[in-house]
Amino acid sequence: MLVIPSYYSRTYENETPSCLLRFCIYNCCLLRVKSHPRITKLLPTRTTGRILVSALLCVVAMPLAAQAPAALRSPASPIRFEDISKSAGINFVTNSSPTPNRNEPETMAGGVALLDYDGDGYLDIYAVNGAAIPSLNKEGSEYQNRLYHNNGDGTFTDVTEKAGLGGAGYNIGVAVGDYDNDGWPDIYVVGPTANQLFHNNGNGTFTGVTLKAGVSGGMRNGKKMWSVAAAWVDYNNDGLLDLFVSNYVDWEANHDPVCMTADQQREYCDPTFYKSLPNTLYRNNGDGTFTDVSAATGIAEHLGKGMGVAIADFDGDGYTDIFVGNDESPSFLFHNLDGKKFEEIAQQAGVAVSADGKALSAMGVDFRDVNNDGKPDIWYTALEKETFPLFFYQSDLLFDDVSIRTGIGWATMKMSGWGNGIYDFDNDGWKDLFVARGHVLANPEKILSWSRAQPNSIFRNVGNGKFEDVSATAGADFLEPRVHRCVAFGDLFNDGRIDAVVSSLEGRLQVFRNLTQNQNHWIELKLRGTKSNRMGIGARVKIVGGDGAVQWNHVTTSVGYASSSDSRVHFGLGSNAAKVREIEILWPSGIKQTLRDVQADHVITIEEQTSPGRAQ
Ligand SMILES: [Ca+2]
Ligand SMILES: [Ca+2]
Ligand SMILES: [Ca+2]
Ligand SMILES: [Ca+2]
Repeated sequence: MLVIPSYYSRTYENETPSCLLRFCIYNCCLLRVKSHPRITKLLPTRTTGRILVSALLCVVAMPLAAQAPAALRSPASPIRFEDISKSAGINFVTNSSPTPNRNEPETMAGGVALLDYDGDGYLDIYAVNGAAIPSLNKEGSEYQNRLYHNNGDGTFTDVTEKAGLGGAGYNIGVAVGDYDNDGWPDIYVVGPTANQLFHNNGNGTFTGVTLKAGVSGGMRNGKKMWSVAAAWVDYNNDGLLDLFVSNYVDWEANHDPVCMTADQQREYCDPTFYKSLPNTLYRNNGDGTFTDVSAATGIAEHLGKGMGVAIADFDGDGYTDIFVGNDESPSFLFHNLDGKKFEEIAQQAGVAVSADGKALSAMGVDFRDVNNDGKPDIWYTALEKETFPLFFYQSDLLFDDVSIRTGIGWATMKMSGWGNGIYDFDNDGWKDLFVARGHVLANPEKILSWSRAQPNSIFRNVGNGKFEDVSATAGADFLEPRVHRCVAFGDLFNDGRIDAVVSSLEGRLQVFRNLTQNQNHWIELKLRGTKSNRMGIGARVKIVGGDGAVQWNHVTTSVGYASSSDSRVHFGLGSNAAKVREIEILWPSGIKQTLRDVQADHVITIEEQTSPGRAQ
């Protein structure tokens, strides 16, 4: 059977007038497209007229597009990262077990988590790994998941064995949450094989509690569904973290459909060749067990190809909502109805597909306020020619696709992205965008000029509704092309600068230390729930800086693709604000807590007060 993966066959068909500008900006030269033998073959004849029209539009649009970046100002101090993994003593390689049969999980591995598992105040690193194919067992030490203890001095120690976190099976995603409210963050690992829950014993060891908890993964047609990512979220505000799991497609080792390139090379098939799956929601019963409430809450009604998961109470009704990126099918926005049911509203809300109506290859997702208006926004990654769309929340459950207006659309047109995150990397008070990049296919070079290995990218929020690609000044390590996949974010050294830990297929884990040099201030909030869940996941934070600037964020560990980030909430404060005028926290319990005149430039722990309280 010869199948041409639709990753490339679909891309030049059915171009609608609304995307003609994007079409010509991407290609720059239509002649190049027409002269490519594969594309020429795939172009339907009716497209020829559209190309002539688009060529005319290009003449008008190109000078306008060329002017856009000139309006952006240059950063005073470049955002800069250095890969310190070698000096840190981290030698982890993501082993996805690439096979000639092109088993789909091979191209999707590599989840990373940043958590302070031992409570010493320093974030530690947990990286999950693949397994042998087709056994899907970790047949050797090269497949072990690994936990690295942060020694606080720039070095890390591999403590996997003592911790008991080597894992089993083929692992893809990881999510951190303190499900039993004992103050120690617990770890959930997911993949095509059984998902695993590790309880943190508080003494440097973990115990596998999956079976007792009943969270080994949802079943469909007698088979465990392939999970990609998970999110800890207290959806019913009872103070217990529940567990949302994204499931991908129906898959079996060495039974993938056969997709070939023109020169008869086996290639990964795109997800349209596989059957969709529903996602899973487990409700925490508070006694170490969970109940599968996917059907009861309406989650199971919706079939998709779930990838990254992100959470936010975007409509401010006090109940946390869930966004799931779906691969080549419309993404999901599960609107939480009073902690009882979810309604899937992505289409109506305008975040399911691109502005021109196309389902995208959504991979990494983040869900935070980008433009400092107090309303959580959605940004997700996709493949070349799709853009990494950015949606600003407006009101009445409606988002606005601002990809083109902000410059992100143009900037990402030739990129393939996986893990991503919305963080203020230079502490100027505006959250920037980070994406770990690499192509999904084994040999995309055979199709067009796309590369499998790609550099990472960072887009600086210029603060006027525009973003500037500042990757070129982010350092040589940052620009090295690799087959990047997952990224977790957090302040590894408590210096107020957000670092990034990035995995790459068959590559070593990279610890990108943020070395941005400037005089900007910052603050990080570690929330400790009492009536709310202990980690404070879902708590919304508003701050008023010393200069009067207002910002919002919320507690979450579900960021990007299949990864788990620092639960502390970080704010950059700019150069004129050594104090924070006001911090307002709205806990999931509904309790509102306000702190005033808080010193900047440190990590502050705030405990939920059931009566008006102070910082601790
Ligand atoms: Ca630690
Ligand atoms: Ca715990
Ligand atoms: Ca809500
Ligand atoms: Ca910034």
